[in-house]
Amino acid sequence: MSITLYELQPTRSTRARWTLLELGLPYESIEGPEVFAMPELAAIHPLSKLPALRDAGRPLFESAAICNWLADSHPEAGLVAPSGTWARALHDQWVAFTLSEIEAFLWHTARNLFVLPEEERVPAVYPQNEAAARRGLAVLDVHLRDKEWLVEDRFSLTDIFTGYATSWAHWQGMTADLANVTAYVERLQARPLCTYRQDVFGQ
Ligand SMILES: N[C@@H](CCC(=O)N[C@@H](CS)C(=O)NCC(=O)O)C(=O)O
Repeated sequence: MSITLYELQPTRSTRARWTLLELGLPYESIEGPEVFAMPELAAIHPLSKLPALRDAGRPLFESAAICNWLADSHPEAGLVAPSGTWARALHDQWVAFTLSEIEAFLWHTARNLFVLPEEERVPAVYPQNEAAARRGLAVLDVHLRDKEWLVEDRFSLTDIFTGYATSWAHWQGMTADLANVTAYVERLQARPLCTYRQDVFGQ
């Protein structure tokens, strides 16, 4: 079994990197800004986005699909609850919530801040996106008021997944009034294999 991860820090590929590290799986890393122009990436991801993965030659894209696949195909590690359990339903809930209620708005701002060509950027979207992301973050803050981790109160793939978006928001200064989310980001950072670092996010 050979795994190849196309990645670039601090993109969403770092979720897949942390997942691989937690699972203790060896993998080949194809990393760097030049990855976006590689035909190998286009052969996996129809939009040439990161992350992208090959597992035993099979192509997979979208960070949620990649992380779930890696954890599901190594159930002995117990990184995610098995399909058909209530804990798995909660994992799926937080992944979907993260993508639609928090990350979509962070990414829309990022696109208008530095991804799109300058003439296409619309700074007017920043406040609206921040307000929307903060609504999602506030939900997490309430959920985390009496627990350390999102599902079954033990560290899991859910935290790797949602933790990326909360760390991103944290370093964008959106969590100052959310004590539980702030403490959550600090707990994630304290984990030995955590790949979410302020020096790469905070640019
Ligand atoms: N929903 C996708 C997002 C993929 C995505 O937009 N990745 C960004 C980096 S974080 C990218 O490749 N951007 C390049 C571009 O937009 O052209 C996922 O979670 O994998």
